[in-house]
Amino acid sequence: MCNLYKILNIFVYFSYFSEYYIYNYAMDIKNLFPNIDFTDTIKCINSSKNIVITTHINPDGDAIGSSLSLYYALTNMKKKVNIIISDSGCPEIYKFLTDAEKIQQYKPITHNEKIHSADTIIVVDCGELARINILEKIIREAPAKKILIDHHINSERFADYSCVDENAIATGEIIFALLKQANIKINKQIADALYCSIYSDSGGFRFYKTSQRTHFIAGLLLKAGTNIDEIYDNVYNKNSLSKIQIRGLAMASMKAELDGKLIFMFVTKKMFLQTKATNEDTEELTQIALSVKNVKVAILIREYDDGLRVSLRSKQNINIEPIAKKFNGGGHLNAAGCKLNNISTEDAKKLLTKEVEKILK
Ligand SMILES: [Mn+2]
Repeated sequence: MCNLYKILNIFVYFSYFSEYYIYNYAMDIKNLFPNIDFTDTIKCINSSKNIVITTHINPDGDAIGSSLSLYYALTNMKKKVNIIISDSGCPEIYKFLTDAEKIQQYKPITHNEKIHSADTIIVVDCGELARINILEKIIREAPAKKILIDHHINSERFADYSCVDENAIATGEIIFALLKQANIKINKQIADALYCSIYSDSGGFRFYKTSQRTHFIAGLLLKAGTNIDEIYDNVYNKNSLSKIQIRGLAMASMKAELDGKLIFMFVTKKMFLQTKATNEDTEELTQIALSVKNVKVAILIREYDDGLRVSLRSKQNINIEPIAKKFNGGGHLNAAGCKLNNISTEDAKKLLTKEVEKILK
């Protein structure tokens, strides 16, 4: 028995040692983001008792995964945590994540006091505070210390502590680094949420800025218990029929411009009515347009009662963010969006074609 114990101990020692060696050999786990100093953020989190987490409207996998991973880590530290989002709770697609139902849609009566009495507010995956919509004013005015964790280009530095690196493929990457520096154990729940964040924002490890670091972190998340099939199956194989039907109509609407370097895709109000698809059902359509040979930029124009919503996507290092910004929108290098009002779809197409032509020159 005693011998067995010794052997086990030696085994544990060696597995620890080899793990340590592999970590340090591959990348410096304590220094995944050399441009970010997490020290004050960690101090702030450690001294907080009552934390509010929020993120942008139309939350995506990164927004949800980032919020939930922090929620698990902080509630494990016995802190009181509320996740509050201005326009929705958790989108259907991410409800497989533990405690997703605890994500609350903002209601002034229920939440104003909670936000006002929080000692720390953490805003994740949100380049501009305006993207938290109706929550913006109350968050700005709240007496709490504010932490921003984000990877958008030109992220607005409104917070007391900012953990921002635009080279991260997902906010989840930065949260992983933060938790590691804070010596917080990455359990399966945290790993699932972070994997969901990184997997979705990198388009399944395919998008530009997916890096050695991205794969390194993903590997460690798998080691912590994440099941890839489970995440893939939940994120990609739970489509409604409406979603696939509207995809068909949108695919048939595709038009090429600029010798095929630019492709437009349209979703009209009629298509929404015909298929009963939701806004959420149309979120990833641009990816299909980007799969056409020789295309550099894809633009999805969706028609709503209050105007057109434009989603821009690009390949490699073609930066389409300035186009979105020109029309009061925003985003990243390869993914951005804006709204256009009082303009026909046809005129919007002409206008955007001119803008894309300029950046492709
Ligand atoms: Mn993101």
